[in-house]
Amino acid sequence: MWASCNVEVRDCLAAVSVTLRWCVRLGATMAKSKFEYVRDFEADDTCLAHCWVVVRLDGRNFHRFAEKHHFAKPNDSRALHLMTKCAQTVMEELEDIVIAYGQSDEYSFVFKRKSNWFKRRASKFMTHVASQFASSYVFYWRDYFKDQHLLYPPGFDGRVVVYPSNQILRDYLSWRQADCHINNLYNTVFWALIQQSGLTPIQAQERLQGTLAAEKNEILFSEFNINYNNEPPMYRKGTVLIWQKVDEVMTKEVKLPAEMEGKTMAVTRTRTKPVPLHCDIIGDAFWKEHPEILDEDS
Ligand code: DGT
Ligand code: MG
Ligand code: MG
Repeated sequence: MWASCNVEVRDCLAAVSVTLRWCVRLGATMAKSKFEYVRDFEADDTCLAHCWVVVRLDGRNFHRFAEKHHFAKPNDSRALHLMTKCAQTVMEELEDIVIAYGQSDEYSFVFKRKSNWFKRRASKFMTHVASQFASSYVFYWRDYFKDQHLLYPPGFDGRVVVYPSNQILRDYLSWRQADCHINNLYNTVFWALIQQSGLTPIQAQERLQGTLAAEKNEILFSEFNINYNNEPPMYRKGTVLIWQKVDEVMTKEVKLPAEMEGKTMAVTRTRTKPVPLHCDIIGDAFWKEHPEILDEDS
């Protein structure tokens, strides 16, 4: 009986072994088909190691988008707050973003030097940021433009640039903030000339041609009684987003004791969130106050 049983077991094991080998061969064939070679056409877009990776998004044809949706000129605070809400969502949903800076229809996101998110593939960084931002723009639109329907789907272009040193990264962010200042000063005078002095856009443009910053400040002050430095910081400086601890107060249902059941109470908990600031990032003060941003090990 033992002998026959052993033979049966042996036959059975042999059959299992054949089946297993067949499955492994089939699996290997499926995993590596003859078409597999097409992968080799994919370009390697790994961002250089130890560098800051910056993704900058910019609204596509927002000149038209702003007109169609009746954005206030030169600055629409609803539009700027919506941009910042989208940027906060990007920072919360994606990984390794240490700071973001936005103005007008653009936002820049800085990934940690040591980030290994998606093996540092530029296309992954860029497409995740752009798609998350664009879907958030549509998702949150109603919260900021209560009386204004979204008339068509907005788009954002994206680019990735890697910066090899802290100083160059700071210069990049300074460049964007200087751009915000130059454009905003120009636009503030330009629209004051049109809205308050009744000039046509061509006349306003001619009036400002070749003027320096001091002259624009002077026009604002003497003709419109506007001290440019008192304009809202969000318009003059743009928006910086950094991670900060924030106390959140939320209402919670009380479980115990029994006599308090069903009642709610306020509970405070601390969370780290991307917090908007409208401060200067060109000088040293900001970076001295927040050394953790550029800290290699943070
Ligand atoms: P692009 O980026 O090449 O596809 O073209 P645009 O039209 O998006 O040009 P860009 O990005 O250089 O300039 C941003 C435009 O967005 C600019 O024409 C004014 C508009 N814009 C941005 N923020 C505001 C705002 O708060 N109010 C108004 N009225 N317009 C704004
Ligand atoms: Mg644009
Ligand atoms: Mg732009």
